[in-house]
Parts: sequence; structure tokens; C-alpha cells
Amino acid sequence: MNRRDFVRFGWATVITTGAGMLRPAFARPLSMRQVPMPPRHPMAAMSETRATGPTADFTLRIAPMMVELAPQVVISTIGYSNRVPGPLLRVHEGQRVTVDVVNDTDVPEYVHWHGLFVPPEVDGAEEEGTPPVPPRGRRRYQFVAKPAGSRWYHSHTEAMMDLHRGSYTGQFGFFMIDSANDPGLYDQEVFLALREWEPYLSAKDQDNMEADPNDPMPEKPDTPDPRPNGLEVGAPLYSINDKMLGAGEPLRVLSGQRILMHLLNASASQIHRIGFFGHHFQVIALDGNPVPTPQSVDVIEIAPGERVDAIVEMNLPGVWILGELRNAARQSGMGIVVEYANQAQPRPQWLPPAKARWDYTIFGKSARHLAPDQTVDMVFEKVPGGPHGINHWLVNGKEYPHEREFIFRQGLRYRLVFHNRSDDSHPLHMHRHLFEIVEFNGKPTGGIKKDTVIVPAFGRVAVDLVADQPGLALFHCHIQQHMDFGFKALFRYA
Ligand SMILES: [Cu+2]
Repeated sequence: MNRRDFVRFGWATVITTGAGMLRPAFARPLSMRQVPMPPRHPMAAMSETRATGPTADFTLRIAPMMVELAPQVVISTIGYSNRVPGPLLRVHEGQRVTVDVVNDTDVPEYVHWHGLFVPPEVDGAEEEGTPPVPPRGRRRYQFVAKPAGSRWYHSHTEAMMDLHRGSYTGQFGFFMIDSANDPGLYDQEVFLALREWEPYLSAKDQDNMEADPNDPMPEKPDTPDPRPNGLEVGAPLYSINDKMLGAGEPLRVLSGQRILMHLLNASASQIHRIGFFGHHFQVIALDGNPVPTPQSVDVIEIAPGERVDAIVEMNLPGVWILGELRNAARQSGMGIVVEYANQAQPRPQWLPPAKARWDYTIFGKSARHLAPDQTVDMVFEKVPGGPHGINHWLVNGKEYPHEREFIFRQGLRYRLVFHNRSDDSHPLHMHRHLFEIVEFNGKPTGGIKKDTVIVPAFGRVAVDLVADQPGLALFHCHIQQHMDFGFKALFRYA
């Protein structure tokens, strides 16, 4: 693909911010490079909103909008403030934040602050009792921004069979909470949100991650479920931020630079694997939380709801594609061109990286975990919907809602054991809390704090958390269709 074949429409596919972190040696050549900047188009522009005072004030306007993913490829969706992703909201840890949300649509909406410790009244989940942003109305969200790290915000509205609601829309954005402890030196900071568009129902599962025969699959039953699978959500178009591969401006780099990449999977339904030939991702944080053992990997696997912060050293001059490993997804848009300065040949190259299985535990440390006060086993099962139906999901034998099965007592330490008795991988998300992975498919680990964790097909994952955020806390699979069709539980404080 030759990006020069495309009309340049918006140059802000990659948001880059110096963030005051430029190493002097690199700051000058970058700024001196004569890059023709096409006019900023209001639909494509993504600006950073940085709050500086003790009180931040942001306004998000929910309204229908168009997104030009590529020349002649324009989709209509609902977005925040006419941008996809929505404005980058950036605050300091501990800062009191006020966000006014104006809803210019005819349906109630919820804005969820994913990964933040906020009370249920403002968490943006109907199940927890957050009031909606009424149709043609507005609501003010006020909270203290914590903990530090890469957070995000997105619609938490139920969609069910309407693939134009909730996380199927463009309602998502980055929410950065800066701490005094910076993740390290870097020359550029980029925000990359992975998305698919124009979802449809299909009997073909686009996200069929080939099962590794070496996977332990501790929850695999002796006899496979003979019932036919239901319809899954597929998509024909993909983008990173608001541009398909080749349609946006490339990420321009200089040899020797260190690029801090904030990856977010804002997909409603698909796990993605991202590679960048000849380069390594030094993973420094998962879900915004620094990992005990930063490690270099060739492939990042990231599920809906997850974030990965990685530093990439630019040490292979050329014009490359950073993108999805699956050819179909990458060729349908999920990628971005990375262009070193002064390259003679402009044609971006894609070469598949060495295949590597993603393994959270390499980022952990050996740890002796305190014995939990209570262990909560959670068993997830699929009720296959058949060729004309939708799969339903059971948590401990029941679809949402449950009675009072899941109770936290404040101050106690819980071990949640996720038993995935289905042939799909599920990104499981706990609202308003962080948990620590203590065991992943039989491998012990420690120190990895997350709010969303992939439980592989027929896999088992144990996480620890201390119940220290009183109020209702929603737990669910972050795949919108799974969540809408039963894959949810509500934890209550006694
Ligand atoms: Cu799921």
C-alpha cells in the first residue's frame, strides 16, 4: 500500500506530544524536519486537553458524526465532541476533575471511567446506579483522578442487538493520569487506539485465535459441547485511531528515538495482536500500571478494554507498517505507517514478526501472596445460540442478574478464580478496583496489577484484590455482545 496514493485528509491520526520529555539531542532534528501539514479537518483532529489548574473542566458532547477512515470511506457513528477517539483528557493524579457531558442524542448514555477508583454514582454503569446522561440533556461527572496511569473513557450503554450503540460506536477516548513517577525517557509519545467499524452479525468468528496445543486448558471438558455456536460480531473495516492503514499521516521518527506507545484496544469484540517488524516493544505498564519486570516482546496481544504502554527504540531505518498480525484485519485498516526520516523508498513494508505467544507472567515477579480471607470461584459457560441465534453466557450457572452471590466485606482480601469453560477467550473487567494476577493457567506470578485480564479459552486465572472501594462494582466480559447477553456480575459490599 502506498500512502501517497491517498488524499491526505487529517494529519492527526497519531497524537504526538512532547510532554516536556524530549531529549535535547533529538528535539531539534524533529522540529526542523519540514513536514507539510495539511489543513486540520475538524472531524479528524484530535487535540490534547491538558488540565493545569487544581480543577479541570472538560466538556464532552455526545452526538452523531462522520469519520473519514480513508478517502471515499466515510462512516457514520456517535462520538465525543466530534472526534474519534474523543479528546485526550490529561490530568494529574489526585486532581479533582469535573466533566460535563452533553447528550445530543435521543437515547440515555453512560460514560464509564475505565480503570479509575471512582464512586458508583459517577462510574458510568447503570447496574451500579449511576444516573444516565439523559437524552437531549446533560450530566456532570465529578471525581478525583486516581490511580495514575493510562486510563480511558467509553460508553457503557447496553447495545443488545443494536450494533450502533455502546462500544460499537465511536464513544471512547484516552484518559491519562500523570504521576510524579514518569515511565522513563522518551522522545515522542503516541496514542494508538485499535478499532473496528460497521459491525455485523456472522456465523464466522473473526477473532478465532488459534488454540496453542501447548496451552494447558485446565477447564476443558472431556467431551466437547455439540451444540452449534451462535452469531458473533464481525467487522469489515479497521483503524488505528480514526484512520485506516495508509490513509493517515505516518508516525515520523528518527533513528535512535525512543517512542512511548500507549496502546488501547477500544474494540467492542476483538482481541488484537500487533507486530512491528524488526522492532521490539519494551512493555513497561499493563492497563496503565507499571509492571515489576519490563520485558521486550515482538508481539503485543491486547483485548477489548486493555491498555499496554511500551517503549519502542527506533533502530532499523526504513518505512514500516506497525499493525495487526492477521492479514485480513491489517489489510482492512488496522495498521499505521512508521517512517524514518530521509527514506528514499516510501513504500511501507510489512513483514510478520517472529510468532510469540503473549504471556502476562513474563512481566511479573515471583511473589508469596498473602492468604486470601475468601476465595470466590467464578465459572463462565456459554449457551450456544445456534446458527440463527446469539450465544448467552452464564456466571456460576446464571445469566445476569444474580441475587446476592457476590459480596465483598470492606478490608478483606479476596481471591477470584476465573474458570473459563468456553472455547472463546474473554477479557474480564472489574470496575472501580485493581486486581493482581496470582496465577495464569497454572503459572504463578505476582506484581501485575490490572483491571482487565484475558482468560484464554478453557483457561483458568486467579486474581487477588482487597475490597477497599465500597459500593456496587460491576464485573463483566468486555466483549459487548457477551456482556449484553449475560456475562456480568455485580459485587456488593456487605
Ligand atoms: Cu466474553
